Amino acid sequence: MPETSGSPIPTRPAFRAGVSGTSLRLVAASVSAVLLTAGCASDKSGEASGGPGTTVIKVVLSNEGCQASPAKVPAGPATFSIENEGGSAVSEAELVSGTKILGEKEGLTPGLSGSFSLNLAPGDYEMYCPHAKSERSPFTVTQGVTGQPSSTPASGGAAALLSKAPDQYRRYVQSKTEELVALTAPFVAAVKAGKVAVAKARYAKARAPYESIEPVAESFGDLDLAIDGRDGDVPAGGWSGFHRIEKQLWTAGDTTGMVPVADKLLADVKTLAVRIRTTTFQPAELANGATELLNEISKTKLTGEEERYSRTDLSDVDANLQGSQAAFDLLAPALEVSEPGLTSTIRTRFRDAGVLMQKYAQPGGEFTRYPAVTPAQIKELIVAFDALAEPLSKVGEKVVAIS
Ligand SMILES: [Cu+2]
Repeated sequence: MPETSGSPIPTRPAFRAGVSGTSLRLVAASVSAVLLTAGCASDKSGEASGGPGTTVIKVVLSNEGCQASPAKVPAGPATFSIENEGGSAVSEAELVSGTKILGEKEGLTPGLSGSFSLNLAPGDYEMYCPHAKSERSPFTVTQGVTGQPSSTPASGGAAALLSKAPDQYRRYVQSKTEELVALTAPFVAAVKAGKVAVAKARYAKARAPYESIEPVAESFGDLDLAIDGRDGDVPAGGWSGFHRIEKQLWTAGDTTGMVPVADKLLADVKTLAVRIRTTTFQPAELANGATELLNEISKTKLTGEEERYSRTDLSDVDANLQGSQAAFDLLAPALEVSEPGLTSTIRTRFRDAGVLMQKYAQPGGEFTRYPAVTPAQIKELIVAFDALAEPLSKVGEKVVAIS
């Protein structure tokens, strides 16, 4: 389950709500101190001015709401520049179309700013900021100005390269959901057969494909909650998915009552796989998703709150990293044309983060359990991921300028 809003609050559990419901997040106080300084909510793209032809939309986030200004723009490249002017109840702004999240910036505590970029298609949208007095405000995209070239001649080659990325990414996501179904089936079978040790051994591996495509899965809010909701995200009676079974396996040490939960989990991952077949992406969504995965690592994975019973948190981190890199790799050939420096910086930092994660790789595809990783090592990981997230957060804006 990805973080849906807020930043870690030390020493006590924090109630938060997101797109799909109220969330309870338990955050280790020792790690929070690191996160408050090392979090990646405040990225430099917050000062985005937009490339040529890019519409910059200001969104002031407050306890009152998150109205976009202007609230009506022509179709085309756009950068949403969001600033929390002191709203303590809000920390997230999203552009949504129906139930689909097209772009979002989370973790914006008072005083922080951030941005995301998209190529906007004509239509009716909403700005959504959970917890504000008025959570939703309308946002309209009109037909673009005709006769305006969508890309400069210099970016023509890049645009052609970029146009291939969305379909390649859809295929990647599809293969991951197929893998998810294939690995969840034997996990579910072990749970239903009451084989606790076997189920435990299959748990982290079954989840990994999900974690590598989490932002995409997250855009189907209901399914994300059903598959990956954490303890406290939903009322206890309605809690389902991986983490419900995780708790039973590791705290009770049995599979009591888990047959319907296991059946539902398999059905839900199959539904996800079906829905993804007809999902389309735009290049900026790949960039936003890649950044989102890294932000989640720092904010809600390296805090040890995702796998609080199995302690397999680092498996999720590794899958998040791989998913982020997969999305970036598809954008890189186009990005390289106009931004060779940025592209190579990001490549280097992906490699560095990957090398660092390898220190925790165990035989059989497992990773060191969370409690065995020292606070200093956690800090080292956060620094590496934030060093990657910072340049990566600029890619969305660059990409909409190309396409
Ligand atoms: Cu998750």
